[in-house]
Amino acid sequence: MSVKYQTSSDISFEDFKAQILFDYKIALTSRECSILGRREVLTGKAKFGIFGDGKELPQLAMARAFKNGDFRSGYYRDQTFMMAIGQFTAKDFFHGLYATTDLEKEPMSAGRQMGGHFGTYSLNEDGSWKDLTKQKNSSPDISPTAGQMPRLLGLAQASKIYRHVEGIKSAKFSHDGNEVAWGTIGNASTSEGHFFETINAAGVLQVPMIVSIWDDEYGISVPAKYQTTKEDISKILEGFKRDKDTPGYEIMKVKGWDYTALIHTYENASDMAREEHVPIIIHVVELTQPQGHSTSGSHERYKSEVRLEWEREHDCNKRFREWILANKITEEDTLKEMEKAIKREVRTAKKEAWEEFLAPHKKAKSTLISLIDQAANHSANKAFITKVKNDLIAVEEPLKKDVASKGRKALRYLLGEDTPQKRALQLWINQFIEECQPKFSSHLYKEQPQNATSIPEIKPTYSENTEMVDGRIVLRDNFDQIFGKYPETLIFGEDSGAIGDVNQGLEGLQNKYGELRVADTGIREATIIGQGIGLALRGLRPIAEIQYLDYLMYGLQTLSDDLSTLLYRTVGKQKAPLIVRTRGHRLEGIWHSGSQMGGFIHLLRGMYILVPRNMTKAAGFYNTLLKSDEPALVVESLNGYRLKEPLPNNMGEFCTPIGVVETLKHGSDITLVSYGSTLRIVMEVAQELKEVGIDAEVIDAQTLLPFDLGHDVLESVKKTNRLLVIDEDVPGGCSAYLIREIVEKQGAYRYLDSAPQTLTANAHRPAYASDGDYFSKPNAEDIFEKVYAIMHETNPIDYPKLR
Ligand SMILES: Cc1ncc(C[n+]2csc(CCOP(=O)(O)OP(=O)(O)O)c2C)c(N)n1
Ligand SMILES: [Mg+2]
Repeated sequence: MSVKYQTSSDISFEDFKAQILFDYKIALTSRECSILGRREVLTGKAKFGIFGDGKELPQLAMARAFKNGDFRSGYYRDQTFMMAIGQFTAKDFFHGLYATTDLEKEPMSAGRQMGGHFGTYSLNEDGSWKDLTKQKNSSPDISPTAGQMPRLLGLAQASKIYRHVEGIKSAKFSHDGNEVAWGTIGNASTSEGHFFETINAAGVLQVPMIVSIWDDEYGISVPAKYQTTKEDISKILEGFKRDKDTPGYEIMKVKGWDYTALIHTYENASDMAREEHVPIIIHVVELTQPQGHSTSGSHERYKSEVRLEWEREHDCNKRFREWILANKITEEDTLKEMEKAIKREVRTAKKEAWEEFLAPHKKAKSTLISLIDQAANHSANKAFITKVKNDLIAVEEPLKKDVASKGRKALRYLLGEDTPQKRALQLWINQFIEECQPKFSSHLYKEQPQNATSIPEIKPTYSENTEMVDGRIVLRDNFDQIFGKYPETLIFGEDSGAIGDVNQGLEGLQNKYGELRVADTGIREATIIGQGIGLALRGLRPIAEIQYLDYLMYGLQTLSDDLSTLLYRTVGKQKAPLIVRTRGHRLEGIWHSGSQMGGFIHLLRGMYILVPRNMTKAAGFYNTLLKSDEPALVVESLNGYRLKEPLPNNMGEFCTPIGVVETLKHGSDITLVSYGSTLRIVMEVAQELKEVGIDAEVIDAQTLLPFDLGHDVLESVKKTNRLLVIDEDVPGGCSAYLIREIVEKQGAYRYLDSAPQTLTANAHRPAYASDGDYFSKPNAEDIFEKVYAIMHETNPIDYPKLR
């Protein structure tokens, strides 16, 4: 044997052989899953399949170097890796393919994600953290290409924080920052901005991140020529390489079918990253796709015969087998035996998974058939109902959908009848849907009762001669308390460090708490968010600062696809309690308008969205959020930093409740709901309205997601019978959402005497400067006249036409 791969501890030749055969078994199992998986889709049992064939070998090498406490952030090709670290079995694979909704059987996401999306569990049943240092961890995959990159940065940075920041309770998360964050990405996905942004940021931060690029020279049908300059990602990244004077990257290139080279490369990279906290790129070339990209097409359509022949020849499993025989690790016969046995095992796993997937549906089907049958026998519509029953009987491999749909249809034929058999059917269907729905809809937010909305309000308190200070001082002093009280909190963003943010809400705090906890970052919103997600996944409490609300758009993909779905897609098995701090509302200019809340509330379901009207409210939200563990966006009011507020004397203690509105002015004629900076104008107008005899009630929404859990606005409408929602978003934006909440969800339509209305900005982006604001967003006169018009319509005598 010409090579002996390095391991941290020397092992015997027998052990070495056993390891190799173990790897070969996993490679075979994984390949067989891919092959049968494709068939399951083509025969209609599964909807879609994207598999790891052709990428087995490098993943086995990565798994060998992967240690307890490490984290993966990867993509859909990594089934072999997940099998090798013992977190994924052939049976799991098929349950994932069929979308079994039982987490015990489909441990990746209980059928919520399509197969090929992996993750491990960080939380115990009771929501407490597991000891992540004692297990191999994977953050949960998402489908958007390169979407795994931003969070990878934070997963790696956490090691740096744990190594260098003192006082954090790190026992469950880190051993002196020795953990590596391992990224995987396809060659074509390196064309994404997220990839380059992450690579640059990790180079700046110098964190233990190892990115493997699985290079099969294609991104679906598009070859490297159209993906990557010079068709070679590691070559073009060479400028990132470190040298003896300047920190940077280690870049390694290795052939994906060369077992020993892979093992060496991964062991070396792992040691280096752990010791030196240097980021590393491993470009794994000459990989193949034996079955093409996914089940959606065939690669014979776009690959030449020459390429296909090359791929057959370089198939990493084939090469591995040849290497095993050439190096006399074992005999051909033994391999053949092994191959036969694995084929059998995978086939059995597939069969069992399919039966387990179907079993509860079949049971439900037979119960329903008998209930429908009994109801039919006591109905005038027996013939019709029997047809529905027979349709259900004909479905041999029923889904939940078939059962629910047929049951509901049967009920339509029983309209107007009242028999015990019908009631039994109704009851059963209701229960069936009630049981099914949470399987698809739970965990968008942390489940009640312990979630953030249950943190009770603690009001700010004031001393007798309370000082009036700029709003930013309230924030700053509160952050000071936060950093003192919670060692695991850290804040980072553009200009957040040395100058203490553009509005001085963090003034002096970097000096006090250090450059790692109060940090400046590059201009890179997507990875500021990703950094936060990764840090939060590893037990820290990051506050990611986005300088202005408008620039949240750069981080929106990561916020929406990754953070907002995280609890949901893991069915509560991982959490990332990231707080995103930003500032907005009533700014001026097309890209400084600070008002696009409608977009955010729709795209960020799964996060809390909080719009405090002043800095005391904002500080109170941070305090509430730190007492709980859920992700949130806090939009501070940009024009409020210099407005005077009384300085509370219970800094760090007072808590603004989430999901609770506040009535700022009582009135009897009309309910005005608004939030943020526009609310200040509404309050002024409410005073002016009094002069014409209109007594408006003004309510601060305060939290948009969730909105008014106690239905206080409904109580107000019951009294005033009129409703106007005012905001600075586009027409039909956040105001439409609020109207729907109040009118439809709270049922306020029953108490309205006038049409519920909205007053918003114009549909275009706001023009610049004071006039631009006046003619783009709702101004005081607009609000006054809108309220007046509603009153005029009801009572033209008392409120004659204004203009
Ligand atoms: C943002 C985004 N754009 C497009 C897609 C559709 N898509 C899925 S995989 C893929 C190709 C990825 O190729 P590569 O990164 O080389 O990985 P490979 O599948 O070859 O391993 C594309 C375009 C997607 N999932 N996400
Ligand atoms: Mg590719």
